[in-house]
Amino acid sequence: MADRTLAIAAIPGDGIGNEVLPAATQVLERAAAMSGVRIDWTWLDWGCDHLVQAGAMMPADGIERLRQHDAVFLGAVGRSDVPDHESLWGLLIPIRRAFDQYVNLRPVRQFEGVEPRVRLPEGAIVDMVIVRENTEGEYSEIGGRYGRGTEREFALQENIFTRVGIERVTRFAFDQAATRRRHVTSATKSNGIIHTMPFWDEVVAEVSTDYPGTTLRKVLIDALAAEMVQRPHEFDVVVASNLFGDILSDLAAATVGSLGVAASANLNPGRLFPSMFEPVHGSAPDIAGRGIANPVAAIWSGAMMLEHLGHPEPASAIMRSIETSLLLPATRTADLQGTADTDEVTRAIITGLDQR
Ligand code: GGG
Repeated sequence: MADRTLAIAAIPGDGIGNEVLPAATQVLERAAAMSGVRIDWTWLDWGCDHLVQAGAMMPADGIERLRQHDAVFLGAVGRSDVPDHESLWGLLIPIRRAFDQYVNLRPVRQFEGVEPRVRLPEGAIVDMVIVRENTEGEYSEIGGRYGRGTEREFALQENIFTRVGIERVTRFAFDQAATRRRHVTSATKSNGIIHTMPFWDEVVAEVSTDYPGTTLRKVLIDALAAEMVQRPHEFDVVVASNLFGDILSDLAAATVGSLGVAASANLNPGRLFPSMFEPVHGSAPDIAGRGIANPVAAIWSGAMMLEHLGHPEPASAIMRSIETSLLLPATRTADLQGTADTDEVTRAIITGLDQR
């Protein structure tokens, strides 16, 4: 039986993370309580302020402290006066790697009432999941800078693609497809990238032979980006390397409305370590502090966390309440042509829970 008390580490992080994460925890707390589940939150003030004050995005024992929890709930990282690679490599990426969260699952759904940003055929619905490889690929520490400040200066960055890494994320994608419409699209660039991408294609094709009922289509990333704008409703499961998956998931979320409704789960599918749940969006310094950020991506990520931890009922209740709130401009934020602020959307979603 799933635990009735959940220990969750909450890291709001930077910018609008400090607005959407507290909002989402209110919704989770209410939905969980309605199903008899208690959540013990450990609030951690890690992020760019911590970096500026203490010299690191998180304390030296940060990973060990997170390990004591059932899951990590993260807001956003990034501040304009801190180099982006320092904020990301000081918090988000070390957590993904320490806990072998090798799948970044990013669902993209069209919600009733939210106008898609692209023209779709009559009756077409966008409903896909992007399965992004999350611990290797183009996000690699291997490399360096040579001859700084000289005219021969250069930077070298190695990509890492392992057979184990490609195989396990591809299996996860095919397993997802088996519960959906049984189409997997693999993002590649094996015409231009001569070593890693043909290897990616080869391993993906090998894995696909274990799933005879599911179709596999490999598409060059440039063509895939265009298809995703022209025909997003045709995608079911997309499997992609770390960088390609990151870019495609922002693009796909934009087609259905906004990054404000883009949720994600950094999963350790074997459950040896805590998984981490976060909105896809970043810290959005342009709107931070104004109370107008869309909390839906964080709330949906929280619902994914409850589902992962064995509580599908409160997770579904949250999703139904999100769906209702998105129907009307009065309970949507401005990124979705609505008139509500963060607090009003949050209260509408909590009220929706109470009415069930
Ligand atoms: N929600 C966490 C966050 O701030 N994400 C922004 C970002 O740039 N993420 C990079 C990545 O997912 O690799």
